[in-house]
Amino acid sequence: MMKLHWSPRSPFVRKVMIALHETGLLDEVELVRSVVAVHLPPNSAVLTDNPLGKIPTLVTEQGQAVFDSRVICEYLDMKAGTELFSADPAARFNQLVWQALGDGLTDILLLWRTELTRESGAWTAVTEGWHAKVRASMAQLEEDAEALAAAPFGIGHIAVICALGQLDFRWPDCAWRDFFPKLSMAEKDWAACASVRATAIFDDQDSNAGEVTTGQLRFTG
Ligand SMILES: N[C@@H](CCC(=O)N[C@@H](CS)C(=O)NCC(=O)O)C(=O)O
Repeated sequence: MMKLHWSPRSPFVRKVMIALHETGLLDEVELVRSVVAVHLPPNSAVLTDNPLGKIPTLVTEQGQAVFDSRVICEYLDMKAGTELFSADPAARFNQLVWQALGDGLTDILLLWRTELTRESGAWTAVTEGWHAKVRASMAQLEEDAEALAAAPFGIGHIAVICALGQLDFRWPDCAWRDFFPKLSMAEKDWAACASVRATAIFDDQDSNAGEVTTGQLRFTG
């Protein structure tokens, strides 16, 4: 049995969960609820398997620790013989760039939210930069939406779905669907996939921090 350091509210863990559904390997993994946050002392159980203290972290049947989400998803894809990472070089690099864009967007959304909860106040030079980068990333995804919709489902789609899921989860009033209609249409189709439906993010812990992002992200003005 493999072991996965897991949380139901982590967008990066969700990438691995979607990959587990897509590869049919879900039954071969024990999910271990692991609490981590960049502003909390490192979780010692996670640190033992991953010196970076981040989730997702997978431990294989052979006891090898595999991280981060990109490497875990590729490991699962190879193990199952699926093609979430296309064998065709051009298709593969399209998927890898979409993955980099989706993951980069998720990174910003996670860090931005942490910055907003800082007692001494957020560093506005940094958050303004993130605001511009989120807008530019969403504009790029809107431009790529038709190509994404036409490509066979892969790691790029998974990363983008998890980034958009994080927007819906933590930035629910940003109304991104009103501003990026092609992406919104593509996302509607992905949302119908069993692997995407089965892995929706949820908060299993008492947390009022959901409020901190209200009004922070706007796509106009
Ligand atoms: N590049 C990593 C990012 C993983 C990541 O940032 N995970 C968050 C949870 S969603 C985490 O572990 N944060 C705790 C920390 O940064 O110390 C991946 O793709 O897995």
